[in-house]
Amino acid sequence: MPEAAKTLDGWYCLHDFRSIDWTSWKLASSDERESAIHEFNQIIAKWDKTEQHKQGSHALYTIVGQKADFMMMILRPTMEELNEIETEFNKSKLAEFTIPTYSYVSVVELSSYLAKGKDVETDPELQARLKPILPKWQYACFYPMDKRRQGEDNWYMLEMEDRSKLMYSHGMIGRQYAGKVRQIITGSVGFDDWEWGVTLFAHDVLQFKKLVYEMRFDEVSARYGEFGSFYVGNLLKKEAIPQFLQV
Ligand code: 76R
Repeated sequence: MPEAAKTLDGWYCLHDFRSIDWTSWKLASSDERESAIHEFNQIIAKWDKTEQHKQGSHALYTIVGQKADFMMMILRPTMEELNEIETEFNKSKLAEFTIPTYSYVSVVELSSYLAKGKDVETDPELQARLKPILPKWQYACFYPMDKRRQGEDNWYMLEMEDRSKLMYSHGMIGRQYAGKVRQIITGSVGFDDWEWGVTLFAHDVLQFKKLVYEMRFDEVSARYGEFGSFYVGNLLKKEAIPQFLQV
């Protein structure tokens, strides 16, 4: 049996996608809308505090296209906290005007292919990558993926050595995008319907297409990658929420 990759696991992660029921939002009184926005801002202020104390992180993006209107990406040390956050939002006034469209549960993951020989508890770089403060870059892209298990193309039947070589080549392509695209890989085996969530951040949205396209030609993705739906969107700053919800 091939040796399983050891994973380093960090903060738990919830991607929560919502659409807005604009019809009922428009029917609400302006007082109601104002208090819904105010309450949402208070929730975010709490998340900001948590982030300042490095006890978690979050990012809000509006989503382009009909799959959702916005995404809340939340990182916390425990699954319980994710659940509390989700429930608190669901009880809020604003949630009455949102329709859940998709969610993804995972945990920040670094695989052992390239992180060998470091002490995870003390290595500051590893710690920062396992508990990342999300970059509030202008664009985000999210999609779930699997590694294929089909006939001759079964990632999980490859020897560790072969997988490491393939992952090295994957990493080399990725590195050419250093400073342009930041990736956060979250593992979701046992948590959600796919094996990983891929979250990318960029200053130039076109870099997502360039990176993902280039990777399609690399063996890891070309032969072994299976992909779910893609979500892409723009940073939603706290200050811009009233404008976003203005009707
Ligand atoms: O973590 C590292 O930086 C080391 C190298 C590395 C690993 C181990 C790395 C680098 N990735 C790793 C693991 Mn990745 N990555 C993806 C996708 O669309 C596609 O074709 C695939 C989706 C992208 C776009 C991407 C980008 N990576 C993984 C894993 C876990 C695999 C496993 O354990 O079997 C997945 C699913 C995955 C998928 N990767 C990089 C990038 C980029 C941009 C880098 C360079 C990061 C950097 O050097 O800063």
